[in-house]
Amino acid sequence: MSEKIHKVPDDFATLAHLRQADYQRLYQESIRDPNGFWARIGRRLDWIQPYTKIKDTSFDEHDFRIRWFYDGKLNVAANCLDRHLLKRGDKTAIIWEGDDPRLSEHISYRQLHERVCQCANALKSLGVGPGDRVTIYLPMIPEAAVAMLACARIGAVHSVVFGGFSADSLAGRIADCGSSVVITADEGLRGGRRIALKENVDEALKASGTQCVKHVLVTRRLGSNVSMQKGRDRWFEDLLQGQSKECPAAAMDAESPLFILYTSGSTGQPKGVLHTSGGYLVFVAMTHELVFDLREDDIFWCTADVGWVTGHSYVLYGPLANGATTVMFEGVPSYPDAGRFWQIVDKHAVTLFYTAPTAIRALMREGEEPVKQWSRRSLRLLGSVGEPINPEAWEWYHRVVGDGRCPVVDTWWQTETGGILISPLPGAIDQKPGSATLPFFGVQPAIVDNEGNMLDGVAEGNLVLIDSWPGQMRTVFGDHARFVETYFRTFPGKYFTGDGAKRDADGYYWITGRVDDVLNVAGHRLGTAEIESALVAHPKVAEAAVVGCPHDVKGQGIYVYVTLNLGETPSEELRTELRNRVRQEIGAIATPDFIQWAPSLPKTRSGKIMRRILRKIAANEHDQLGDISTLADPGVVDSLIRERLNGSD
Ligand code: 6R9
Repeated sequence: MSEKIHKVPDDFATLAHLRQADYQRLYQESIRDPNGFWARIGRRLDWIQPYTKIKDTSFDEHDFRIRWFYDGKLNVAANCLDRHLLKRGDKTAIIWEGDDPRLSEHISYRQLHERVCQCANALKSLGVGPGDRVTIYLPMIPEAAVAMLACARIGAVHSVVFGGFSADSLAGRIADCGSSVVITADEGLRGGRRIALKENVDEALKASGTQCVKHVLVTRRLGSNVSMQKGRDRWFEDLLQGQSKECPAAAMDAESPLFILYTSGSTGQPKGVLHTSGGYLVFVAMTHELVFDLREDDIFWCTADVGWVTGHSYVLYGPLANGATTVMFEGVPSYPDAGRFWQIVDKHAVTLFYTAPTAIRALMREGEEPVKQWSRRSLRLLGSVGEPINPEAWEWYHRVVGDGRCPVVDTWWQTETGGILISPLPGAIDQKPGSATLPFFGVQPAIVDNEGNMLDGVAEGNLVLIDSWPGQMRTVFGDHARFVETYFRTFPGKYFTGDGAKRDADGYYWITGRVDDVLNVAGHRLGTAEIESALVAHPKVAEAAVVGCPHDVKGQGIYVYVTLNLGETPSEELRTELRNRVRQEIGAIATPDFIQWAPSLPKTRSGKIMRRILRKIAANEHDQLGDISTLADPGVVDSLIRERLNGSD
């Protein structure tokens, strides 16, 4: 743990929404009287039917429920658009910055409202109604925002699938939620490279289980020549063109589903995390305002893709609910060169900048020059999300990118939590590099040991949350039992985050990373089980075990142990084949960094693979294997270490 403290800068605190005393007072109130607290906060939204009931939650498996604002009705899209029209109709809602630095576009709230209404009417014309699922497989272009908000406007449930996922992954996600419509683009463009999105959709729709899809809408991003299947595929622009620019916003129950987002867990295939409308929007709007200390004239840029939860909550819903200007960037930090982020900051006078540690570390390697070429004078706050940020990267971000002027907010949260749960409030909470600091209002973190005992004071263990907050996921789509089992059974009565954490003498939280079989590779969540299942599907593979290994830029790399079937011989070709198989089944983000041939794997006598040992071997920490006496055949370990040292890679 870094001992360094960065005090809240005085000039920042003077103008900030909240100062230290405010944080203490409001936090206490939010815990003492959640109903009173959230009743007041909820009024920041426009309700079609105001709520009178606020919090109804229990993590007890036998009396399980999570409901917030549950007799109210609202429309999420109307909250993100319509209610701003009077005061902010001409204000820019979205600044789109293309992969090509010459391309950008400003879309006002009024223009966005019109496009969303047209898209909503188009979806209606295809028979889409409340509760129906729509899969969105788009690059970072305004159409993604339009499609998401159009779903919200008519009460349909969107499931955005990151454009980097493969056709197989897309097919699984379409089939799981039974979408009737898929919205995609001819091709995507990232870092100058084309991504064959429509082709992937065609491929996905050949898979079993995807017959639910009746319509595919294709937006023309590059004007490429793609095949259109008659009766099923239509051009997005053509369908929108004739539609009215007015579309009534459906009055939705606070607890009606807003979106499904697939995320990896420690077992099985990714699960459909379901978020609902009222609580989610209240929570993302409030966290967006206070964690980033938002002001009316801010230009907010979150670099995440809308295919991830960070894109949902802090590219789209939080900023638009607050009437802010949000930047949507199609490209990557390294294209055309390593100064791209800062060139964009200057070009659009970005004031609040939010990115992932992996991007910071990658840019750090390029030195200070590409940063210093740009003024970055507009910046007043920097944020980090997605994985633990090492103190060196934190300090570099603060000193080089922020010229030492800007507070850094290290925000801890998850797809499941909907919004930020642990983070400094920039005018109220002193920062320590590497610590996400203190809980947001209404959030009650705790640390428990492996037996579930609560640990007080300075402690290290498993991070849990002992009570609900409005942005919490409500269920796993189609499998409520899996939801309860995954999150509430390990430590009964508490939500288990899957993360480890330390708490220091100031009560600050330091997230140490996942304690389960979830990898965090360049800020992207991947389940070891998914990768293993892609590998063992290969006819030559008998068994595979996947673990994370330390990686300078990505935080974690993917380290794979493969046992081949008897009679098969390892080769470089096979290694390439296995890598490609994972890319094809999951996507490029899951490509293994190392594949080690393993004559056999270390297992307990009951046949469980001892990943703890495999992690140590992958990390070259052979001297810290711990107790291996419970292994069925301890000799396996020596041979794996020998292979590792021989540089089997
Ligand atoms: C928002 C998001 C969630 C996992 C989470 C944790 C890691 C996210 C972090 C962080 C340390 C932070 N994580 N933010 N770890 N410090 N500031 O990333 O959601 O993709 O679901 O990942 O990411 O391990 O459990 P998601």
